[in-house]
Amino acid sequence: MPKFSGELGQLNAIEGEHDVPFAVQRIYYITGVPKGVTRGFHSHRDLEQVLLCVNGSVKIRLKTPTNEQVVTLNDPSRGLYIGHMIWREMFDFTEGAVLLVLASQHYTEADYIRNYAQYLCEAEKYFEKGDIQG
Ligand code: T46
Repeated sequence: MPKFSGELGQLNAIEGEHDVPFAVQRIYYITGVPKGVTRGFHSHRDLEQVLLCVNGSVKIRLKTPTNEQVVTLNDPSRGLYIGHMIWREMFDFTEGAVLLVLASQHYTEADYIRNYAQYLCEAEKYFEKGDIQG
């Protein structure tokens, strides 16, 4: 993300459709996660998001039916884009960590897949079609 830093500190500016590949419709942030807690355990059908850890650090586990990767977010200038049909889990939040999320759509619970068996069923069909984003 564009960064302006110097003796006065650091400022990052993020513009929808320029620095992230969608118009930002919603912003939320996750704070105060106790040690040892893992959040997430879901996928989204249509939502696209960019995750940034603007203070501290957090790990994100990303899964598809055939792949798994863990990404550490610890730099306010680096965002993680998550496209459609990716299972995510957020863990190892450090004390004071702030996870900022930019989202392409307003909140809709119907877009979530929170059951892993249901996720595998839908994701296998989705990735089989080669309809991959992100
Ligand atoms: C994601 C990860 C990174 C709302 O009412 N509006 C919102 O915009 C959001 C994001 C959540 N909520 C409610 C729904 C639940 O009752 O807040 C509660 C906690 O949400 P959830 O358990 O889904 O939180 P996480 O941390 O597991 O997941 C969140 C986002 O929901 C999800 O889209 O990708 O952060």
